[in-house]
Amino acid sequence: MNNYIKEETGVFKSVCPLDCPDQCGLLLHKEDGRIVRVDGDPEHPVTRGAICNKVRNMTERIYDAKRLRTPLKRVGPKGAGLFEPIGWDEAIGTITAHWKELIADKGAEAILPYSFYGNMGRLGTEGMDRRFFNKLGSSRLLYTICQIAGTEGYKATMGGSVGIDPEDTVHSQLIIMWGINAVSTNMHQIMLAEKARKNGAKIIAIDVHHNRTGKWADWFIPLRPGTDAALALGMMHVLFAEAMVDEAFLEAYTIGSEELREHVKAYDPVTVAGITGVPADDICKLARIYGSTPASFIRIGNGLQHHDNGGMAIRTVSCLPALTGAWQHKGGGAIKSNSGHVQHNTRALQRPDLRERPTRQINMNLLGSALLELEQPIHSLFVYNCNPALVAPNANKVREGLLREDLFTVVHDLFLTETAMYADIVLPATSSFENTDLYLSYWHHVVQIQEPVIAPYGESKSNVELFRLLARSMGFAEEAFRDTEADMIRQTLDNESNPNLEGITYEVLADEKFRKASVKPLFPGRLATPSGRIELYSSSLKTRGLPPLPTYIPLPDEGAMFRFIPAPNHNFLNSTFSNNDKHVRMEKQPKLIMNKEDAARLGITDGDYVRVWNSRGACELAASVGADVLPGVVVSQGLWADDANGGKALVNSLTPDREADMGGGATFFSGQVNVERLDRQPERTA
Ligand SMILES: Nc1nc2c(c(=O)[nH]1)N[C@H]1C(S)=C(S)[C@@H](COP(=O)(O)OP(=O)(O)OC[C@H]3O[C@@H](n4cnc5c(=O)[nH]c(N)nc54)[C@H](O)[C@@H]3O)O[C@H]1N2
Ligand SMILES: Nc1nc2c(c(=O)[nH]1)N[C@H]1C(S)=C(S)[C@@H](COP(=O)(O)OP(=O)(O)OC[C@H]3O[C@@H](n4cnc5c(=O)[nH]c(N)nc54)[C@H](O)[C@@H]3O)O[C@H]1N2
Ligand code: SF4
Ligand SMILES: [Mo]
Repeated sequence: MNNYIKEETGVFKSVCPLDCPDQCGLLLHKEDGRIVRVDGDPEHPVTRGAICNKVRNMTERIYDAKRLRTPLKRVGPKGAGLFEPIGWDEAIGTITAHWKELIADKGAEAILPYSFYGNMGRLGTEGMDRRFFNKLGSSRLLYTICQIAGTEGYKATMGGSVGIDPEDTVHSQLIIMWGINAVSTNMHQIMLAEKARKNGAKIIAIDVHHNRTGKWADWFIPLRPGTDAALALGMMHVLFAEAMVDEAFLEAYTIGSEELREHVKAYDPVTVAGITGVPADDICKLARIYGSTPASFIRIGNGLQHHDNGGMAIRTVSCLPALTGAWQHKGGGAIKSNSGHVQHNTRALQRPDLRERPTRQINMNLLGSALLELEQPIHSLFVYNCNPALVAPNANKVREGLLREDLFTVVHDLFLTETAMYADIVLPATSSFENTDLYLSYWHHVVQIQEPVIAPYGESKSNVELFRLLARSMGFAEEAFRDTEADMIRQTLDNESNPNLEGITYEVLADEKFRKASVKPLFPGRLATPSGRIELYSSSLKTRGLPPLPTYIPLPDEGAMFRFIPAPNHNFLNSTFSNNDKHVRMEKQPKLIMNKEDAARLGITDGDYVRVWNSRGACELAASVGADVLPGVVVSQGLWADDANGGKALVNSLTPDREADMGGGATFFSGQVNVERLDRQPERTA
C-alpha cells in the first residue's frame, strides 16, 4: 500500500469521487501537506486531463472553514441548529446504546439507513455500511432516487445496463443527446462528440429546455415534458412506413418486430405532433436522418426518466437503435448507463448473508411518508452520503418527519447540511482524498483506485472506519467487520461472473491507479434479456402488468398552471457545492426559466421575483423570461442551499413523491406549479 500522506509535497494520481458519469482521473498537487491545486490526469484514457470547473475548485470545499471537525450533539430544539462538540467515544457510545435499547424494545426494523452516492467510492457507499446494516437487521432502503426507472426500462429492452464504449463515439455519424444536459453533466461525452463532429457527425438535442447542450447542438428539438415515448414511436412509424429499418438485424437480434410494426401505425406524425408539440415535418425529418445514418448514437439522459412514465420513456427510446441496426456499426447504438460492463461482486462487498431474516424495504423517494405514516414507525434514521432535506422529493414532508421528537437521527457528512440541522448526533466525514476506495464508472470502462493523499481533516472518519467502529461497539464478531480496505477491494473485484474485470486486482490498481476493463461489443452476441435478444416485445413487462410494447402514457394532471422541471445546474453536483461560496458565486442566483408568452400573461418581466407554488409547498425565485422553454413549462436549475433567497429556494418542496412506472423511481420532473409575480424581493440573495 502506498503512503502518500507522509509525502508533504508532490503530485498524486487520484479520482473524482462525485456522482458524475465522467469519473475523471485527477492529479492532486500537494504542498506542505495541503492540496493546493486539482488538475485532470492527462494519462487517463477517457478524460485525458480535462476536468470541470466545479472540481478544479474542489479545494474550496475540502478546506472550507465550515467543514465539520468533531462529532456534535444536539443541545437545542430539533432543527434549530444548536450543537456542542463531543468526542468520538461518546458519539459512538450514545448511538449504539440508543440502538441496543430500541432493538430490544421495537426490533431492528425501527432503524432506517438513508444514503446515496455523495461519494461514489464503493467501499464507503455499499461496503462496510451495508455489511453493518445487514447484520443489524435494520429496515432496508431502496435506492430509487436517481436512475432506477430508466434502468428498469432499458433493461426490459436490452437486458441490463450495457451500451457502447463511449470512446467509440468519436466514430458516430449522428449523435442524439436525448434528455441529457451533457455540457453540464457529462462533459467528456461532449469532447468525444466534438471529435465526431469534426469528422462530419451531426448533433441533435431533444429536451424540454434549450439548455447549454441544446445551444451547442446543431439541431435542438424542444418537446413537451413526458412525451418522449410518443416522439420515439412517431420516429418508428416513419422508419417502418418508409422501409428504413434493417430487416436482417431485426430478424437476427430482436423479438417482437412484427408486433411493433403493427403497433406504431397508430403513432403517425400528425398524432405525435399533437402530443409532443414537435411539428410533424420535424418528426419525419428526424426519423429520416436517423434512418439513413448507420452509425447513429443516442446518449440517453436521466432527465426523461424522472417522470411518472419515465421507465417506459427510456424503454421506448432504447428500441430505436435496433430498428436501424445501429448497434452493428462502430460508434452506433446507445448509452443509458454502462455499469453492467464493470459489474463487481456485490455479494462479497455487501454481504447480504449477514442479514438473519428478511426485513421490510423502504423506497427512499417516500421518506416523508416513511417517517410520518408507517404503522410500525421508524424510530431512528442514519443518514450518510446524502442530503435528503434538500434533495428528496416533497421535501417539506421530509422535514416534517425529521422534526419528530421521537426520531433519533444521526448524520455523517463533511458539512452541517440541511439534513444534519435536524440530527441528534452529527459525525464528521473525511473527503474522498483522505480515503482508500474503489471507483467504477457508469459511463466509461476504466476502473480506478483512490489512496489517501492527505490526512483526515480534524477528527473526521471515513464511512468504512465509522461502520467498523459501530460494528465493534455493537459487538459484531464477524471477520467481515475487520476487513481492511485492500481486502474489500480484492473481494469486490473478484467476480467470476464478469470476465470483463479479469486481470484487474487491488495490486494492479495500487500500482497503475487505473485499468480499463476488457469489454466486448454487444453484437454479435446474446443479451441478458429472457430471450437473449433485444426485446421490442417484452413478456416480462406484461407479467408485471405493464404494456409489453413501447407505449406512450400521458403524465397525470395535477391541475396547476405549468409543468415544473427542477433540473441540476452547471456548478453544483446535486446539493454538493451549494454551500461553498465560490460555486454559489459562479452560479449566481436561483431562477425560474419561463416562456415570454406566459410571463406577459402574468405580468412578469425578466428579473422579477416570482412565487412558485402548489399543494406541496412554495418557493421564491427570479424569473428568467425568454424562449428557452415552451409555453406551459417552467424550469429551475440546481438544488440550492437553505441560505439562498432567505431559505426560499427549496425547489424540492414542490416536487411530487409519486412513484414512477418502473422500480419505484423518482418523478421530480412531473409536478405542476402555479406562478405569480411578487412585489417584494427575497430577504437574501446568494
Ligand atoms: N454539473 C452537474 N453535473 C451532474 C449533476 C449535477 O447536479 N450537476 N448530477 C449528476 C447526477 S446524480 C445525475 S443523475 C446526472 C443527471 O444528468 P442528466 O442525465 O443530464 O439528467 P438531468 O440533468 O437530470 O436532466 C437532463 C435534461 O432533461 C431535461 N428533461 C426534463 N424532462 C424531460 C423530458 O420529459 N424529456 C426530455 N427529452 N428532456 C427532459 C431537462 O431539461 C434537463 O436539462 O448528472 C450528474 N452530473
Ligand atoms: N429537484 C431535483 N432533485 C433531485 C434531482 C434533480 O434533478 N432535481 N436529482 C436527484 C438525483 S439524480 C440524485 S442522484 C440525488 C442526489 O442527492 P444526494 O445523494 O444527496 O447527493 P449530493 O447532494 O451530492 O450529496 C450528498 C452528501 O454526501 C456528502 N458526502 C460526500 N462524501 C461523503 C463521504 O465520504 N461520507 C459521507 N458520510 N458523506 C459524504 C456530501 O457532503 C453531501 O452533503 O438528488 C436527487 N434530487
Ligand atoms: S464532476 Fe464529473 S466532469 Fe467534473 S471532475 Fe468530477 S467526474 Fe470530471
Ligand atoms: Mo443522480
